[in-house]
Amino acid sequence: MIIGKDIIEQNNKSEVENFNSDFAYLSDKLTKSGANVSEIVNKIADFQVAIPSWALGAGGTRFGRFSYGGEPSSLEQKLDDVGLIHALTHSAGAVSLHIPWDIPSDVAAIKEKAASHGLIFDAMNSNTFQDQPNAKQSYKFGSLNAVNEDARAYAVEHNKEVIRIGKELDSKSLTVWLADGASFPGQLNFQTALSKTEQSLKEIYAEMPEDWKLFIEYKPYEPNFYSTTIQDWGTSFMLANACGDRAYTLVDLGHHLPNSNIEQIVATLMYKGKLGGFHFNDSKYGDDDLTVGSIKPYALFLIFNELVYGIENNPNNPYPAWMIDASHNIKDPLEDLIQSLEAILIAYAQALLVDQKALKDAQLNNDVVRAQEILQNAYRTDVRPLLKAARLQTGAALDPISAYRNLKVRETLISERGLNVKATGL
Ligand code: AOS
Ligand code: ZN
Ligand code: ZN
Ligand code: ZN
Repeated sequence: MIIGKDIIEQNNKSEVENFNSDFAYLSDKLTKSGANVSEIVNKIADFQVAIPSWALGAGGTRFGRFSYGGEPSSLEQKLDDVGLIHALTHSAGAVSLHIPWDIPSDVAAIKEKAASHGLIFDAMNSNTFQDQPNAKQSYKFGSLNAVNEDARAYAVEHNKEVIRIGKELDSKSLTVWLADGASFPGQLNFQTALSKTEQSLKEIYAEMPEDWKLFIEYKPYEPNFYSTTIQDWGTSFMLANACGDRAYTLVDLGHHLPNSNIEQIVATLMYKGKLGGFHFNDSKYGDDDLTVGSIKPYALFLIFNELVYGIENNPNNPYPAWMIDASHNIKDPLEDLIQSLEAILIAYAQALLVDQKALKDAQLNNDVVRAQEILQNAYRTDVRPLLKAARLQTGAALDPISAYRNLKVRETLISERGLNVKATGL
């Protein structure tokens, strides 16, 4: 299924009138307060978030997995799904692949397919947390940190293979997330595990082309519930520094212990020019991978406030690679991703509304109340007309979820692919 611009335009017709009056009201209000509305709309229109190939099927829990119906069963179909989201939102112009789940059989055809949807290949993801059927070594007791030197070398080689595949697809980065750690005290020597991880990452880094970046993801627990070798941003930051200039920390919103101040972590990393990648999701308890903005939208806004500040003020930090790392077992995965995109752009737009000059002034005067008011004024603004304006400008749907339903996308996918197909992935 392909959704053309004409179909979207047709579908938008019934909503344009409401949009026009909402936008006129908001735009007038914001302009009076000194905001540059068209600049903000352009920034929203430019913001692109990568969709991970493994979020296109209904996810599972360790208790079971239920297909949603019409799930993609090949890499081509996964690209088609991202293409559908991108056509409706014009904010998902990239896809993040996972090896070995997404090994392209015909690279040229895959690149052509991606280009036909206006998609680029963002960070490649390696997988040393599962043993594949033909595996020559096991990752049961670790991969880049493995005590067994053959298993460690095998994991390093896998990452090099992912770089080779990524090069063919014109990807420019590798994300390494490791399940490595210990389930019980005494299982691992912490220092040895860390030094092996450092050595392995350096070997992988050395294989990367000059224009590639390495993103090192951290996570406090799961699947190991006693310790994870790269447990926090500090460990990731230290390893990134050990590798070199093109190695960075990747922040996944679900990878923190309860009540961590993630916005402060973001600020610290950007200050040092080391925030490379970002995985969006939301959580109530742990790495829940819930729809972005569904649980703690104010925290998301505060994080975006630091991201916006860092993008403006830290030229030493590269523009971060954005990705949605959310998936679960109940909703239509495409609708879920569209909801996540909406939440991301809402938080971004709200952060763009923060009056940075006034905030600085309040801070310099220790006016705590005023500083809080400035942030909350931005957060409490209904910015959705700005998102709609951006989408109208780029030929996307004013209301992507209702367009998705009106155009019967899921029904069409089910009729094309069947009801009982399950996407490869988690
Ligand atoms: C795992 O918890 C991490 O969030 C990874 O970024 C990602 O979900 C995984 O690599 C998917 O395979
Ligand atoms: Zn992640
Ligand atoms: Zn995760
Ligand atoms: Zn997660």
